[in-house]
Amino acid sequence: MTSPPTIDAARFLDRLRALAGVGRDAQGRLTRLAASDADRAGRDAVAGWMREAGLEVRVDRIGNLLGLWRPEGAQGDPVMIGSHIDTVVDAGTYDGCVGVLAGLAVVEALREAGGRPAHPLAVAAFTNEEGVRYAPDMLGSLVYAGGLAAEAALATVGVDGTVLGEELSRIGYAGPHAPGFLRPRAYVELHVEQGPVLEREGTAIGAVAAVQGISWQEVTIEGAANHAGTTPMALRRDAGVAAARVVTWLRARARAGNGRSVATVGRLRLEPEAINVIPARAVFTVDLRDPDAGRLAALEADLAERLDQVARAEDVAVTVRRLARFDPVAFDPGLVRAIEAAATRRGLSVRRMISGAGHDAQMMARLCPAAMIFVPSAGGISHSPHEHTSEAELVAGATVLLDVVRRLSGPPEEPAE
Ligand code: HGY
Ligand code: MN
Ligand code: MN
Repeated sequence: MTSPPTIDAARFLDRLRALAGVGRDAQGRLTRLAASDADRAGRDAVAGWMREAGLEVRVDRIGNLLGLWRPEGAQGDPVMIGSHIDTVVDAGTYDGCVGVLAGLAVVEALREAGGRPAHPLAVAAFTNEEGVRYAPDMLGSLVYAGGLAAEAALATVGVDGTVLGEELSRIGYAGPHAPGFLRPRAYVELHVEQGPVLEREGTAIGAVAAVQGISWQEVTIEGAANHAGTTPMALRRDAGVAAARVVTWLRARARAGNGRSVATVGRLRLEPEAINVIPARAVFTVDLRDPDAGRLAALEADLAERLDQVARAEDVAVTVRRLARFDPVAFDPGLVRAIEAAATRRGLSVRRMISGAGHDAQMMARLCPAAMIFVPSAGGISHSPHEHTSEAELVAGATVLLDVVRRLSGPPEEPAE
């Protein structure tokens, strides 16, 4: 190796800024939903940067985009670095994109320093991590890890009535490769924390030891439309009131836990949505999470009981559709220690933590040793245009990622210094 590899910060940050500009609407809001035209433009940009970096670009059947570097002499399965570039609605700049672009920066740093990793390296941008358009979230990595058949995933109908497989074909990212065609020997993901802990503690790096469990459901409440002026209160079957009784109960129930449970109703629609019509139907989503599998199951059971109570009390019919369900996932302890050691060697403060957000790494942990590196989120904010992480924090995270990847892929005689 000619000189120790370093992250080209300017190129990394320039690409992050460029990608942040892909998918903005007339009001400047960033929305790059999975398999949308904006996602295509984002994918095209990332695939172009992968090619510029000399990587072989591969797309699998569920649209996962992978860049592969097979240096001379490299043997066996690749070390994989990944995340996602799809976003939520009116999103921030950093969620997912940091991990994909830092992964690319790591591979370029090694290549440009004349590195000779003992194993190939792969950079992955997984399809539909956010799950906003198609449920469940982390769909591309779930399929890649064998947790869902590609056929079933491709048939998924989105909130907009589109079919994922058709949309991937339309944007030109229904690839030929079988998901999982490259079996990683290890997987590492850099991500913004999306929570307040690192910033509050003044800690530079999070060594993520686990991801909490997640449960997504869609609840439909059927009441009866009627006249807002002529229908006595005692004779109403008001789906809107029934939904409201569930939503306010959910917050109290989550708060009654040990402070780790969270519950969110992110989407709620009333029909026919007219000022003078008692709502006949309410359709809303429930996102429940807890680091403990038992407590998450108890949350779900209590919600089911509450729905029964409200159905009887309000004389409405309730149906539930499951959208996602993933138990908590523990990451590889050795990899977590390697992240802590790499941060410490760089003089960066580091602490172990559990991720409140779901990530592709939790799916890749089904295939190989996996772990994550967090960098601080200003104000703990994410899934918001106010998401922010400083350039210095981003480069520090990418540098720790570089050191960890060198350890995982470096020839035995060249351990990272
Ligand atoms: O919902 C999540 O935690 C992730 O952002 N998909
Ligand atoms: Mn993410
Ligand atoms: Mn997200």
